[in-house]
Amino acid sequence: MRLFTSKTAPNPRRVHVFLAEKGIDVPRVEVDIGSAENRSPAFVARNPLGLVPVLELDDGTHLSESVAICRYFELLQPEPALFGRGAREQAEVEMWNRRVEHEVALPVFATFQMTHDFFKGRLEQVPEYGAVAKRKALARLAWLDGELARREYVAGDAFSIADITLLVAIDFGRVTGIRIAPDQRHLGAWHARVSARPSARA
Ligand SMILES: N[C@@H](CCC(=O)N[C@@H](CS)C(=O)NCC(=O)O)C(=O)O
Repeated sequence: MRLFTSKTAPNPRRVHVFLAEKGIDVPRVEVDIGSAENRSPAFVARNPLGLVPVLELDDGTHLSESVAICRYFELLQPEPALFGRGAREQAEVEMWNRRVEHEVALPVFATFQMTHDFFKGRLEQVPEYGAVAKRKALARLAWLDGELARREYVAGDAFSIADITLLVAIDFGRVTGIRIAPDQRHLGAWHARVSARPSARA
């Protein structure tokens, strides 16, 4: 088994943090996104969308999509549970992971894709769309600050994949000036708490 990944890209980091929380070590193959190695025929044979991360299984088949890869490892090694326990809690984790992915992570990534020089000539950039996405991400951080006044972690009392998704999105947001505001103290305290976990350095 090996993970085709990138040290600097946010979606691969979700898998790195998840694996560190589980204590699972998977050999990594670094894919150079900067030189468009992810668009090479060899890589596209692994994932037709040309995106990392991709998990290559021992039988030579491939899994992509960071959440699908995380879920695969959750089923292989259920502890510690990062997708929740029991029907209600699993549904809560799913709900919050989708909320932070759609409402924060995707707008953060869109801001980068639409406005940053890294994607100049690689994507059709619409800076106005990037500005709308940035405003949405910032508004959602304000919303989450209120949510985190009521509990320790995004989906409840236990750390979960929803915290990983939000951590990675917020950290990547710095590149385009999307930051936790000084008065968002609940979100700030949550960020300090999850950043202090050893997995955050994975
Ligand atoms: N939905 C996918 C998104 C994967 C994705 O967008 N990967 C980015 C890195 S964060 C990538 O490979 N970008 C290279 C490119 O767009 O050329 C997932 O969750 O894994």
